[in-house]
Amino acid sequence: MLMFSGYTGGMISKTKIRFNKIPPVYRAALAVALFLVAGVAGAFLVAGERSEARELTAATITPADFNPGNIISDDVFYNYNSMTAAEIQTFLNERNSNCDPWGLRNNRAAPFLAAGHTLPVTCLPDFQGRTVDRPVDAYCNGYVGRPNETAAEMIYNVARSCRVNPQVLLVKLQKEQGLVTSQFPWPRQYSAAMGFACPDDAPCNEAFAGFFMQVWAAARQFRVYRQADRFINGWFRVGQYNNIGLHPDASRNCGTQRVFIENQATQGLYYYTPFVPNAAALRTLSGSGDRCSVYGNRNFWVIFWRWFGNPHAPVADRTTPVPDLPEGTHIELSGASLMRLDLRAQMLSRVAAGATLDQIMQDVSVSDNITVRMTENGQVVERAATGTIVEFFITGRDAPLVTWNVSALGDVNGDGVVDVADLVAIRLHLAGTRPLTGEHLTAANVLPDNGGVDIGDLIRMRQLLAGTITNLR
Ligand SMILES: [Ca+2]
Ligand SMILES: [Ca+2]
Repeated sequence: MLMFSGYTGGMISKTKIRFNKIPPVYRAALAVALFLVAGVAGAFLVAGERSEARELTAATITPADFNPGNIISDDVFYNYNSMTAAEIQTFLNERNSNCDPWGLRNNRAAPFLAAGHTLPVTCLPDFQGRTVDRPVDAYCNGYVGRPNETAAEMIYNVARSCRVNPQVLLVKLQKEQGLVTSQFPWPRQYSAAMGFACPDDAPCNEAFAGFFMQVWAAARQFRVYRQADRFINGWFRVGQYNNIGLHPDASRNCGTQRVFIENQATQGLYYYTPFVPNAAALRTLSGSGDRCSVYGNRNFWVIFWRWFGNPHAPVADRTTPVPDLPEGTHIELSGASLMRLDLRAQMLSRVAAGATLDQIMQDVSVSDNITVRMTENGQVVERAATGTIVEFFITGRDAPLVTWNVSALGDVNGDGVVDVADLVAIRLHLAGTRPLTGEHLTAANVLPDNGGVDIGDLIRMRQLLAGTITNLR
């Protein structure tokens, strides 16, 4: 899926320095500084040398420092350890301390209510929502959904799962919908927060609507783009010159610019926003250019500089890394399977009691680099029972990448067969004598549609043991 959204990206906030408001003594210094900057920047053509020639800061960068072939380094872009969840929350609080939930300022409420929305609104620092399970796949390490997560927690967890810098996600949130600083966000700023599958000129794809799905899908997409050379022949290529369009409106005949894309991060930014800022757009860091100017990638670079500093800074690894998944790694339960996978509990339920690993794996799709085994109390076992663990390894690694706790349907006591002992276990549970928990409780829920374990499950077990039915499934 290619992204064409977000190319207009919205102008970043205007922070132009008004020269005549600066005291004269500083004016002179600033003029000298600007002269030096212009001179040094003009003297070097290679971005790497240029950045070593003088100290770049958010205050000293100029449009000449923008290298369209290397907007941000791979090290920074994929540095998923750059911020903790608490640091992200603090950052959001600092960037958005003046929320206007009732739209009391600037007559915001009237058009909002007229459009059919209801007050109050929630600004990003206070946003909470449900997250959903996402499977482990070739790009991200899955997601365990929770009933209530803050925006900061979602950004942190998605960043770690997909190994994308949470700072990149924050900058994208700002660049696409201005959500980070918005004091009165409209619903679309959340539903299309990352501009993912939400073209500016067309309705959003509902499957990706909502803050969590937007952050998840966009972060995952940046991992997808890392593999782009394999499946999108002829598009943007790393280590080559690429002809990148200047403006999405073909009728403007703005043409293309030749850009040597130096790294995967920059390649990914162009897949997401496939336009390069033209010379007019790069005469200024925050203002308008001309009719062929598109600002998305310029704004990404400028916002990153202002919020997080140099997008080419050396990366120090500060926290325990999540397992690094080789590209292409993939573990997924078939949607047609009679088994059920609960990623939050890491439980594979409704497994046939006594099933072999081969039988279970008929419904599980894994990549070639995955090795699987089934254990109980650390010993490899041949047949599944409630309490068995299916362990998935990256071949050659010692620690399992993913473990699934097996709940075998009807095998309440965990001996691998369904018999009268399981019936007794359900009866003792219902009597309160020996309550069941975890996989054992799930194994007793042989009639899942009626909610928990109750008399209906007991009756069904009796029917099975009496031969009235032949299969619990
Ligand atoms: Ca049993
Ligand atoms: Ca039940």
